[in-house]
Amino acid sequence: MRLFICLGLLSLFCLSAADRNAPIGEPGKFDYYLLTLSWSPAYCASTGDGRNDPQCAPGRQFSFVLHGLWPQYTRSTNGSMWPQFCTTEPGLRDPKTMLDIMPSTGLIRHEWSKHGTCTGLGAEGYFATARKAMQSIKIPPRFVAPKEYLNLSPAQVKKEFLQANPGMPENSIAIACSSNFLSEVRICMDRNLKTIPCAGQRECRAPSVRMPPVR
Ligand code: U2P
Repeated sequence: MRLFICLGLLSLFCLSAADRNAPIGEPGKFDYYLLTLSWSPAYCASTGDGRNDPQCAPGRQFSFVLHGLWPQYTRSTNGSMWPQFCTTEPGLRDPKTMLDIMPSTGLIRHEWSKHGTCTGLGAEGYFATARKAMQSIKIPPRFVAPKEYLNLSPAQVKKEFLQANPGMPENSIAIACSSNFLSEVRICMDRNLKTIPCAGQRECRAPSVRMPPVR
């Protein structure tokens, strides 16, 4: 009996892992982008250090890094709110060219296969667009290289992004958190990289989020 339960659980696990990587959608068929900026010191404070991740090596000094530029659907399509793994087209010839804003070549390859292949832009075009999207957002001054821990409400983080980026619609931005750390700021953009209002993004519900300093 126990063996059957174990086998059942194992096949469920394998199925859901396979589903997570299932291709969905076609290149270029999407409605808008989600620019995701990740607070690197929070990643390093939680899991990165433990894995000896080069992203967290002393002196890397990462603050907000580019997690990805994710094509999105406004309505669920094939059971998903975003296309993924659209083709097997190869990624950047030299992924190291993105290392100044994306912290690891593993992430660069993954973001290309999962999200970039669905943009229809080709690898060089996708990463150039992602860089442009990140550069179009001004990081609020006190988040550029804080030397002390910050503890802020998600609403305050949003407010500072809105103040630093006049014209950005209030509901174009969502905050993601994990174990009360700020993990990401996510910003909706149209295909021309103009910030746009968007609905239905998951929001951090913690009353306050911790931002470990850059080191
Ligand atoms: O939010 C947890 C992970 O889910 C994936 N995600 C989330 C929202 C979305 O619109 N698209 C999407 O892919 C991200 O997975 P990753 O790109 O890191 O594999 C995100 O980290």
